[in-house]
Amino acid sequence: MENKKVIFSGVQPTGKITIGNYLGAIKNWTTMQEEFNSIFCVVDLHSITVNQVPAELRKNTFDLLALYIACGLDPQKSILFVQSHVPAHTELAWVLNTVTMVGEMNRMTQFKDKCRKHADNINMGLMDYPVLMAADILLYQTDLVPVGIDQKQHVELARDVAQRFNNKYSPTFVVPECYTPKVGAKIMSLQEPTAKMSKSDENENAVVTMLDDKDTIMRKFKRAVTDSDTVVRFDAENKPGVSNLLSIYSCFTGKSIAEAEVEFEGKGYGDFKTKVAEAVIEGVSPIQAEQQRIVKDKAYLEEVLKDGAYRASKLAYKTLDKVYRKVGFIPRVR
Ligand code: ATP
Ligand code: LTN
Repeated sequence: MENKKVIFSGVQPTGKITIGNYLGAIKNWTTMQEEFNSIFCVVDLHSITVNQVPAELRKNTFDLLALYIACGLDPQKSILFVQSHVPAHTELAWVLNTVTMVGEMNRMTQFKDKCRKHADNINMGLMDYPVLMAADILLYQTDLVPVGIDQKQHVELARDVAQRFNNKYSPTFVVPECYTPKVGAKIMSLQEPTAKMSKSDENENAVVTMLDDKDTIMRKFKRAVTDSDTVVRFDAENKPGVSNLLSIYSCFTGKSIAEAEVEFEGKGYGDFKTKVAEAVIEGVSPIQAEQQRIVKDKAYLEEVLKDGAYRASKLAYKTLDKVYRKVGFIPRVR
C-alpha cells in the first residue's frame, strides 16, 4: 500500500440501510478513499449478536456490498470485504479479550441499549461486540475511523485497548482516532427527533432508507414531526425536528445550514419538507439505480469479495503474527 494514512470502517448487514448510515458514514468514506489507504468491511460477524434469519443475512450482505459500490466506493481504490472472510478478526479479538475488563464492557451504552431491546437474547457476543470492533480497527494499523457519533464510545474503547496492549507488551498497534462529520453525524428519527434514526426502528415512518422509492420518501418527509412554530431555523435543543431536516438538506445539497436557513426564510414548513424530500430523492435515485444493477451481478460481487479478502488478509496477518509473537506464542511456520 502507498504511504498514506489508513482508514477503516464498516456497517452491519442487518437490514435496510438508512440515510443516517449514509450521511454519518458511507458518504464520507467515498471522499476519504481518495486521500487514505481505505478499508471498508461488511461486518457480518457483528450482526449475529442479535437474531438474524440466515437467508436474509446472506442477501443483506450482498445488498450492502452492492450499495457500498453504488455509493461510490471503488474496489480498485479501497479494500472492500466481508468480515467473516478474514479469520484474523476473531483471532485478534480473542487476544484483545484478555486486555479488556468486564467492567468496561458493562458500561458500553450500545450494549445496555441492546440488552433492553433484546432482553431474551443477552448473549456473550453482544457483550464482546466492542472488542471485535477494536480487533477490526487495530488489525489494519488504522489511523482514522470514520463513523457516526453513536460509535464514538466504541472507537474510544479501541484506543484504550490498543494503549493497554502496547504498554503491557511493547508498541504494536497504532492508536486510532475517531472521525465524525460536522453535519450528519447523528441523523434523528423523523417521528421522534430526539432519538437517533436507526435501521432497527419499528416505526417505518421514522426512517428513510437508501432504497425507498420516491413516493415513500416524499410521504415520510411530509409526515415528519416538527414543532408548532413556523420558522425554519437550526436549534437542535428547541427545534429538533426542523434542525434534523436542515441537516439532511445540507448534507444532500452541499449547502451550509446558514444558506439553507436563508433559502427557507418566510416559507412554511410544508414547502420546506417538500424541498428536503426532493433533495433526498435527487441524491439517492442514481445510487438506487446503480445498486439494482450491481446487485444482479453476483459473479462480479464475488470477485470483489475474493480480491478484498485476499488483500485484507495480507495486512491483517502481518499484525496478527506480530501480536502472537509479543504474547509468547510459537510462530506458525507458513
Ligand atoms: P441498528 O439499528 O441495526 O443498530 P444502525 O442504524 O445503528 O443499526 P449501524 O450498522 O450500527 O447502524 O451503523 C453503521 C454506521 O452508520 C456507523 O458508523 C454509525 O455510526 C452510522 N450511523 C448509524 N445511524 C446513524 C444516524 N442516525 N446518523 C448518523 N450516522 C449513523
Ligand atoms: N459497530 C459499528 C460497525 C463496526 C465498525 C467496525 C465501524 C464494526 N466494526 C470497525 C468502524 C470500525 C456500527 O456501526 N454499529
